[in-house]
Amino acid sequence: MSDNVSQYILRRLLNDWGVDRIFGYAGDGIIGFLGALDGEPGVDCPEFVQARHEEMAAFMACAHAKFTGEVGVCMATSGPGAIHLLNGLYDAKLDHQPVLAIVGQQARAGLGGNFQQEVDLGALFKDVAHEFVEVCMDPAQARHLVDRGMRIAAAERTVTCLIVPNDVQQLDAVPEPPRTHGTVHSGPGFTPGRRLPTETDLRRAADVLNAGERVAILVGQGALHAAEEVTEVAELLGAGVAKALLGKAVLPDDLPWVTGSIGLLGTKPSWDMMMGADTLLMVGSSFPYSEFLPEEEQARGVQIDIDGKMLSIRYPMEVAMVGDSADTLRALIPLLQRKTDRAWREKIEHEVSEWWTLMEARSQEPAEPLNPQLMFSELSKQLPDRAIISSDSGSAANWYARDVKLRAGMMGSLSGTLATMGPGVPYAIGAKFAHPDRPVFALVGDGAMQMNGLAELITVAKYWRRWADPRFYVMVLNNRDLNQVTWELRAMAGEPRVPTTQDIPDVRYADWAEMIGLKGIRVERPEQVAGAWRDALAADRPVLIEAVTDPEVPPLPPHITVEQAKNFMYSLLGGDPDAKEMIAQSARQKLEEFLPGR
Ligand SMILES: Cc1ncc(C[n+]2csc(CCOP(=O)(O)OP(=O)(O)O)c2C)c(N)n1
Ligand SMILES: [Mg+2]
Repeated sequence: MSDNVSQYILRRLLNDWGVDRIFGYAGDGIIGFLGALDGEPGVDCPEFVQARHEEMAAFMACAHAKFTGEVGVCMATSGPGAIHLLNGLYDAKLDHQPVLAIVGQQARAGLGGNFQQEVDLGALFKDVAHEFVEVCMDPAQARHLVDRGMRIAAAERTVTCLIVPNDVQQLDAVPEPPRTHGTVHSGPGFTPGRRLPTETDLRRAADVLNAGERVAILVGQGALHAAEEVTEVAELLGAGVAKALLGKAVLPDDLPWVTGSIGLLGTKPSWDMMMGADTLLMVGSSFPYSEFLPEEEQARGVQIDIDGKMLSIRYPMEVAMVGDSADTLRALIPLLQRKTDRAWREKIEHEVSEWWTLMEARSQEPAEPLNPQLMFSELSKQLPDRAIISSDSGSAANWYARDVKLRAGMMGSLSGTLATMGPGVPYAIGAKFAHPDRPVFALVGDGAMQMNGLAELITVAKYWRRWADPRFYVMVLNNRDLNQVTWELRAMAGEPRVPTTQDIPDVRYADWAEMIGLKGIRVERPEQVAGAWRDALAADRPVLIEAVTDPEVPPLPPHITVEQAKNFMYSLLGGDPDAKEMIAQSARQKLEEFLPGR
């Protein structure tokens, strides 16, 4: 018996595009695909991973892309399922991740008839998948729509969408369209090739970098495969390296000249380096906040990015080059002169070492009942080799950015550009399916846990026995608050905390984990922290660690501006209900150390 269209599409993905896994959720809009997914995974079709919600399936597909470099694939039914996908797809699009969404639709005969669940999917996906959103109206289209959906996602590092009406899904496949005028004859496969700037631009870039006396390097996710080259360039130029959030894993945090994260969630050494630099080299990053980069005209700029659209949008660069980061740096290295004066590098190393001492001290500050930083600094000490970490948005992202010390061979990510709440647990699931032998950690706020994580733990409970290695950890910061926004209210708007909008219910997260067959550990006192991580790491099943943390520990930017400090004081004067504790915490955190001018 010949394949139907669904079987054909799934086999094409598996055999010709190497798609091993599809994340999704069922519905009658994809009824043909559901039948086709009944085959043997890896032989007849990719493995199907059932999420709790289509948004989570899209986050998982995005995580698959982030942690493997391959195209992630997700699937949803027509109407509501398709709509649910959107936030996860935007997360992928904004972080430049290749994801193909396969979506069902009502039968062709009913389209345009105001039928149940009929939504204009072309219009719905036209923004998020604007490079490619197509409907398969005829079985002869299936081959090239799969090929183009996959290839465009990979080549443009973006989201594409293939819509298949449910009646088409069950028609006989047409593996090879008839050879007539107007048919399309496509093939699979994509390799990115080599991208290098011109010789002239490389020389111009080298001239700028050689002339500089205080070079600051900023790397982003585009440099994730260029650790060796970045290291060599930094050595030659006597530079320090700051890392944008998505590029946190480019270089380990135990290198003395790596200043760590940059930006609102960044470190003081990154800030100081940028403020003191006379030359900026930016590699594979679109880090958005220009005020954390040197002032215009303070520094001469060189930028390398694979995507010409991303050049010179954060800082007016003198030499802005399109190229692969590793290849371009490799080509640049022979043109660079080793700087003999190492004073700038030594200054950076001194500041980095002071910073880590300060971070350790901060994490030990007492809090009520627990300082969240302690959870992260202790995790850094106990992180197993090859760990993969996902962080949610919220205060956890601050502590992930600043306190987590990644070592060589580890990976980490979060929703960098959309900065959406909710991807922490689904990212970790996507990572674990891609790398079942590696320990995976999700660092998540209680708000994000209530939004998505609690439901997606059910997915963990469903699948963990299939994983070659059960090491999977979710840490929840139970602070009963939408804490990141509470601090934004205080620091940015000068408003006191608003209990009506900021309070969230206290939930027994560890009990929930136990109830669904996972291990739950609740931590309420600082002296329990190290032991809790040890117990978790020794567990025979996935673990949820619930840390009851103090919402009054400020996740403050590395420097806070005078404006923000003023606003902060106004919020205290304005009757913030938690003002007393906040003043105590802030005094302990030595807020004034971070005021500019020190
Ligand atoms: C989908 C979505 N809704 C709202 C926000 C705004 N937001 C950013 S962080 C945050 C608070 C997160 O609270 P929680 O998960 O409890 O983490 P906490 O900051 O308390 O540690 C909110 C509401 C967002 N980024 N994404
Ligand atoms: Mg919270």
